[in-house]
Amino acid sequence: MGKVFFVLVFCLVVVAALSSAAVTYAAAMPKGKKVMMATVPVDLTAMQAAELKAGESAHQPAKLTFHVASGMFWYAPNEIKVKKGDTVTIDFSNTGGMHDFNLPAFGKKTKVIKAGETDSFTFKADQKGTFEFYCSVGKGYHRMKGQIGVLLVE
Ligand SMILES: [Cu+2]
Repeated sequence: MGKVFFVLVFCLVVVAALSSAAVTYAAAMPKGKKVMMATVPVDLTAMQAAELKAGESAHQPAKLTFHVASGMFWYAPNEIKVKKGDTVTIDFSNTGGMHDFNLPAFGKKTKVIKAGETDSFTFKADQKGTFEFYCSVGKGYHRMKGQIGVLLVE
C-alpha cells in the first residue's frame, strides 16, 4: 500500500512539473501574434569573411567594421573577434522579422529594425573578455530561441 501511494505521489509531481514547464513556455511566446517560422542563417559573404579575418589578425589598434545580418532567430556572423583597443562598428541588417542588436557590456544597442533596414553603432573595445550580444525583441523570446552571439576581445 505504501509503495502504491509513493508511485501515485511521484506521478503527480511529474505531471505538475511538466505542466508548469508548458505554462512557462506559453508565457514566453509573444501574445496575439502569429509565431514566425525559424529560418536558416544566410551564408557569410566574402566581405563578412574578410571582416572577421581582419578582426582576428595581429594588428595595431584598428578601426574595424562588421556587417552582421539577422533573421529568425540568428545572427550571421555570430562570433566576432577583435583586439583590445580596436574601434569597432557594428553595421546591422535584417532579412526577416523584427530584430535588434544589443551589446550591454559596452552600453550599446541598435534600434529594432524591420527586414531591409539597417542600423549601426560604434564603440571602443576597451576591455578584454567574452561578451554576449543578443536580440531583445519579444521580451526575450528571440534571445531564448537562440538569437545570440559573442564578441571576443583579446
Ligand atoms: Cu530578433
